[in-house]
Amino acid sequence: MPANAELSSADVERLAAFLDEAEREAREVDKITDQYPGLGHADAYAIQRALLARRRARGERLAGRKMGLTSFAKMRQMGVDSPIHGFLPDSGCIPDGALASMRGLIHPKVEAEIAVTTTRELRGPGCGAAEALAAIGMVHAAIEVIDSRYRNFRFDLPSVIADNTSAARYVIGAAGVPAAGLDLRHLGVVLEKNGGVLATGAGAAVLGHPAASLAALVNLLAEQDEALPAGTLVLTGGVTEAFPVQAGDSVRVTVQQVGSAAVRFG
Ligand code: 0L1
Ligand code: MG
Repeated sequence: MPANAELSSADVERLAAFLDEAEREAREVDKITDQYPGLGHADAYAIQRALLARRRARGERLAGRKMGLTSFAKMRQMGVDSPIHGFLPDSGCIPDGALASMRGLIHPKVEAEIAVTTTRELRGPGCGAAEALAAIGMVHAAIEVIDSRYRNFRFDLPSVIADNTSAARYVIGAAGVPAAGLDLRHLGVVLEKNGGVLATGAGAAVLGHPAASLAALVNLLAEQDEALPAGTLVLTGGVTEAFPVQAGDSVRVTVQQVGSAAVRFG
C-alpha cells in the first residue's frame, strides 16, 4: 500500500474488528502497520472511531476522553512531536479503591494522571491553554491502566492510535476539588505500588500544564470535526512513566491538594 493511502471502509472495519477481538480475548497481536505499512494518522483515527462504534453497538457508553504521549520525554522516545488521543468507555471504569481483575488484561501498566471535568463545550481549532483552563470544573487524582494489544507493547504511532492509545481501565479518585484556586502546573504527584514510591512528578510533566493537554485534545478533535462537550471527563496524560503491574499489586496515586485514587489487582 502506498504511503498516505486511504483505507477502504471495509479495511477500517476489518482492522477495528481485529483489534477489538484481540482486546476481548486478551490476546497479543502484531502491530497493524505490519499489514498496512503506509497507514496514516487519519486512517488510524478512523479505525479508533470504528472501535468506539463497535463498543457502542454492544451497549457501552463513551465516558470520557484521554490524552496519550503527553510527556516530552515519551514523545522524544517515540520520535513524535505531538500527543495522541483516545476514548474512555464506561466499561473501563474501576471504582476508586476497588479490585481490578487481571482477567481480560494482557500486560497492564499503570500511569499517574490528573483527570479533569469540563463545564462548557470546547471547540477547536485554535483552543489555547487559557481557554481550556477556564473550562475545567473539577480536578481528580487518577490512575490509567494501559494495556497495548500489541506484542510486548511494540508499536508505532499509527498502530497505537488505532488501538485506542492502549486504553484499558481507569480509576478516578472519588474526591475531587474545583480547579479554581489550584495551580495545576505545580501540583506534586506521587505514584505508589504496594506502599513504596515508584515515581514522583508534577502537573508540568503533562505538556507543560494539564490545561495545555486539554487544549491539545480539543484541537485534535477539531481535525475530526468534533467538539468536546461540556461535562466531559478527560485523563490529561501520564505524569510519570508507566509501570507494569500484576495480580496482588496495590497502586495509589496522590495529587497534592486534590486527593488520591487507588486500585488493587487480582
Ligand atoms: O496513555 C498513554 O500515554 C499511552 C499512550 C500509548 C503509548 C503506550 O502505550 O505507552
Ligand atoms: Mg495515559
